[in-house]
Amino acid sequence: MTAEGKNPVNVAVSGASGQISYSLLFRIASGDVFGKDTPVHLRLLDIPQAVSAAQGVAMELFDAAFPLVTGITVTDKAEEAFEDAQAVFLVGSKPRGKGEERSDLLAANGKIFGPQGKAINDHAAKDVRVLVVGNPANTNCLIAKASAPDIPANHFTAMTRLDHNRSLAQLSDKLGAPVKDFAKMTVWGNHSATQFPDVTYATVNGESVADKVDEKWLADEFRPRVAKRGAEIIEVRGKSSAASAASAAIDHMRDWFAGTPEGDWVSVSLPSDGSYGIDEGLVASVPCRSVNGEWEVVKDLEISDAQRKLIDANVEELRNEKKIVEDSGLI
Ligand code: NAX
Repeated sequence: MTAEGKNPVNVAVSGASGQISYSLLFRIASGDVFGKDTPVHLRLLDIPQAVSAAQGVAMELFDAAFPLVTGITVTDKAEEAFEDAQAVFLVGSKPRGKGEERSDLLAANGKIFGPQGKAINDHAAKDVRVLVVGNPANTNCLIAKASAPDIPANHFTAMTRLDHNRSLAQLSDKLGAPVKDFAKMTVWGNHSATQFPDVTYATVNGESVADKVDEKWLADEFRPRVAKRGAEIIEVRGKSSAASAASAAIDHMRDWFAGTPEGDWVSVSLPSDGSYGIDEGLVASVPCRSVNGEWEVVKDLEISDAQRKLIDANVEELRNEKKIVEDSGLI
């Protein structure tokens, strides 16, 4: 307990010495997730070769003298990192190597996310909230959840909030209205180029976005731009998105703990409850509201044939990814 009377929140971040964490950790430390009056204990996890670099990040966090940081743990042991964790950001993953197929990538990451899921199951708080950022995020999340039978399924999520935010930014630019005026954007499916950023229900100042843009712009510019924005950033910046990814992770976890604004929803990848024709258990992005600290899928939206086709392409891709990890004995 701190002098102010609030217990610190235990927050674990894997891939702690990587570029996303270099932004993420400092924003968690400054109170952007749990509020400016909630202390945090940061638990940094990385692989043995990167622990020294993670120690360096911890030294910088220390030097920043954040009033809310009550402790920093640096470790290469998942059990230690996840001890009593209430929030876990799984950022670290293995990138695709030269000549590797997607199946190799899925298999390599399965070996990371399976044991991490088990360590979360055995050592974290029972109501821990997990966000998988490391790619392929949806299926990594599926694997982690499969190893954590004691944690509620909807406490395992994967990040499509960056795709959601990118969509809002593109719409804001196109329609000349501030991001805050938009609501009910939806990104369906997988965090991959197949994803379906969908403006069907989106509003700007309460008016339909779909009425203000034409299908040609949506199909030729908006959807491909959002889905391939990661590649565009790499081309221009020379490195993959980092601060914007960290910011989306902050938005996701903050809304999960504090709730989504009235009259709005956000895009969250979580194990499907069968809604919208998505196979139960597949980790797919759907519109969600956060109510009393739990994600609730927005139900009963009407789906047109055109939407159905784009959602189904994602379901098919996620099914294939699941099959690969099943065939490799990872779940
Ligand atoms: P970096 O390569 O900078 O950092 C990755 C870190 O993870 C390294 O420190 C590495 O040592 C660590 N790591 C590897 N295996 C680990 C393990 N078993 N346990 C703990 N740590 C481990 O990558 P960065 O740019 O930070 O990106 C991290 C991940 O986010 C990548 O998989 C990337 O593809 C993914 N992204 C996901 C996004 C999303 O929207 N879901 C968007 C941004 C980003 O592309």
